[in-house]
Amino acid sequence: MQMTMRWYGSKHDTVTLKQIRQTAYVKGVITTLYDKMPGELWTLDEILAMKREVEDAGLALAGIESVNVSDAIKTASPERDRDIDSYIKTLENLGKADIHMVCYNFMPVFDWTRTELARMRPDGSTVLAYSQAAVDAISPEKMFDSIAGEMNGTVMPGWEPERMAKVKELFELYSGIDDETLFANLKYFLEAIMPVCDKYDINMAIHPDDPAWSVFGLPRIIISKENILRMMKMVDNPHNGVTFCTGSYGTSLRNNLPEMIRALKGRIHFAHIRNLKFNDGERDFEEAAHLSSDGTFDMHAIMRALYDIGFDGPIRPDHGRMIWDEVAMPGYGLYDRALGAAYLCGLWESIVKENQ
Ligand SMILES: [Mn+2]
Repeated sequence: MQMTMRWYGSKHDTVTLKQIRQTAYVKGVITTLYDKMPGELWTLDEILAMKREVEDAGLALAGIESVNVSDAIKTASPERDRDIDSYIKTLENLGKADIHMVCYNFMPVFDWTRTELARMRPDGSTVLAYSQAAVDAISPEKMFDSIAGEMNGTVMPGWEPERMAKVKELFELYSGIDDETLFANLKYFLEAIMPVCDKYDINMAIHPDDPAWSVFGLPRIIISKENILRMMKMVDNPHNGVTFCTGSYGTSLRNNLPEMIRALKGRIHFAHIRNLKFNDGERDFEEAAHLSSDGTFDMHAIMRALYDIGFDGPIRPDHGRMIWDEVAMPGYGLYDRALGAAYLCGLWESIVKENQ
């Protein structure tokens, strides 16, 4: 595996490449052209400039998170083929720049949903949290307003103000779309992009839906072992793979994470590893420290499963807690993610050496 950290670019991130490099545990970053709208073409020059900046700082560009898929593609509206064409050209340019892993998601309207971005824990750290009762009591518009007020002056991916200004329109766009239609639209998209992925050896890594159930009545498909295996089979190409995000699949306690990892051997191209702590009932949780004993998941068993399937792609600590008075994008401070990277590297070294 290659330990990485997500980085939003010098214009948007409070964390610098120099800081990331000095963690020593992290050798590469996962980044994106943050200002690009879904459907917009990424030129080769823009990609090469982004790559040069990362490499000049002594780090590798290990992959892209994300090249966003437009709502036209997700809903099969008339601009779909135009947007797919632009997506293919972007992949071609990424391939020419020697970039071989692209994370994306196929979630309607919201990239992810949390009801609190700064829930206080007993030690004074703050974390992102989800409560179904809070979701049930709020409208999508109100939810955006409350999230926007907690972003610490940053713009969180998937919650851009321009996007949320049209949240009503977006809901209308998805009103006739159920899980089956969404699966069909995903298949159409994947079939169209597989030839360019084959040509440039680009691993597509779909991010699971977060949380792993329908929110506000919207369809959700990348939520379980059955659904993800269905997707692998529906376009049976090794370049059609997944981002294994423990914090997203793990929102459903019915998902056995190590077992899912083993079932996806050869198709996990990217891993997001974090822990969750469940509180009252199944649909109330907060993001814990990465350490197993701080949350609900057995992180050793998760890393062990990745080792056993021969996982060799980029991996990153996922959201961290906000600690030591850091002010950053919720979930994306430096300190706790660096602790997470150190812990995951420690687990990995021990697993590797015990198996030699
Ligand atoms: Mn994730």
